Amino acid sequence: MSAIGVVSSCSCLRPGVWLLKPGMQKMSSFGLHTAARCAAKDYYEVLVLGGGAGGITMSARMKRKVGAENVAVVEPSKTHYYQPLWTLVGGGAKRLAASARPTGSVMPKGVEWIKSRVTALDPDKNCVWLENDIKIKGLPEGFHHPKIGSNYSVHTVEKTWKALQDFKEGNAIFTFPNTPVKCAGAPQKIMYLSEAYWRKTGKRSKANIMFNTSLGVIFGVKKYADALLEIIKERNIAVNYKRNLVEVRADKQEAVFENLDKPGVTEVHQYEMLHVTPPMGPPDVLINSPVADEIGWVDVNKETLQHKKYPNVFGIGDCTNLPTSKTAAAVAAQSGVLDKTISLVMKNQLPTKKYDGYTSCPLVTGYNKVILAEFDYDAQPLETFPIDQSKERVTMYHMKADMMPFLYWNMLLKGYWGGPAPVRKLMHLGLK
Ligand code: UQ1
Repeated sequence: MSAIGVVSSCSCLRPGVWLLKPGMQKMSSFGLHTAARCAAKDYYEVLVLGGGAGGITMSARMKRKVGAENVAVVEPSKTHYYQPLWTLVGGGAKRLAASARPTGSVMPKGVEWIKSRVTALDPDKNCVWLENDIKIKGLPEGFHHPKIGSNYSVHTVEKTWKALQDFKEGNAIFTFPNTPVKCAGAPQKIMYLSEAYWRKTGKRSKANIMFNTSLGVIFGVKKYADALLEIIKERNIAVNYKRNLVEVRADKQEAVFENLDKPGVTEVHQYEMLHVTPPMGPPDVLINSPVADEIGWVDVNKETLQHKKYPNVFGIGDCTNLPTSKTAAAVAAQSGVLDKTISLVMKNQLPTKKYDGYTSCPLVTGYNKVILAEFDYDAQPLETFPIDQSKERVTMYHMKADMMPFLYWNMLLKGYWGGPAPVRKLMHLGLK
């Protein structure tokens, strides 16, 4: 009965309502919770807040006016009640169940049901903010149990190694969430290491290895994705796409995944080991701050790294909205560009150096093997060495395990490593 129909005014260019999703978790922290359940779109011509009598009625009417695909209803409750019946329920003349129907059954067909709660309204900007509601149920408490770990937190990374060693028999499940993550290759790297470890210790035949990913692809760059799919086939690993971890029942060693192609449909898997990659997002201080974009990332020019609105503000690393994979290698390349940008801005000149989105992911595929993925904003390979880097190589493993830490502590952090572009140019002299 308390629904508000938020209906567009027709005075501006796009007169509907934007849905904002501020709630994503801080990068690599389990403590706070996650993005509003993703709606199919972030903009609707008609957005109805509340799925009570008023909200459902108006969504049916608006569907007839503007088409179902342009209407969404934000409503967290799974059950819709016909409350007038409660007089009789209270009087013992009807049962409570007679007043209840699943919310999905009263939602007009084709209208999107956004299973979330509105936390703030910004009518001046035609925006509403949704609650953080895709916290993984059962976490972080579940980490107190054995058999579960995550390489993404200092508190849980050593639990991964313990679970790996304690593995006896059953499903080993590795997850990838429904949000951007730091180093998107890492969720599967630990899977290849686990597979190799169980092979080494004679337990491989006891392990049913699964990669349950929210994505529809194994990796965003085709050249490396093809190589990884070969490895996955050869090592008998099952990949389940569009599966998002929504609950962990650590006491029963059960993980619950939502099928993103069939919203609301879940699957429960028993696990003997579970590696969780948590949902991630911008830190709280940025969300809704003047320097952030609508999600909460620092809103910078993707070539110069200068803030789009405040010329004396710059961004680097995970907190930015640079559309590339968030890695230390990306930070290295960004640092070289940002140094030039800031130097010119300080002299009242315009920035000239351009960041091409360079990022690198050393895909660890075993205890002595790495595929060195390097790519740019267009997800095109941008490789340092004039060899086929999509092949698993021992040399690249040593680079990752032995050389990179040295480069990091002694060069990058001291401001003397701006990424491998100069090495790449040298290596490719005379070559295409
Ligand atoms: C890199 O520059 C870097 O930053 C220090 C990393 O992070 C630890 C990397 O993993 C990689 C691969 C690079 C790129 C460097 C070379 C020599 C290819």
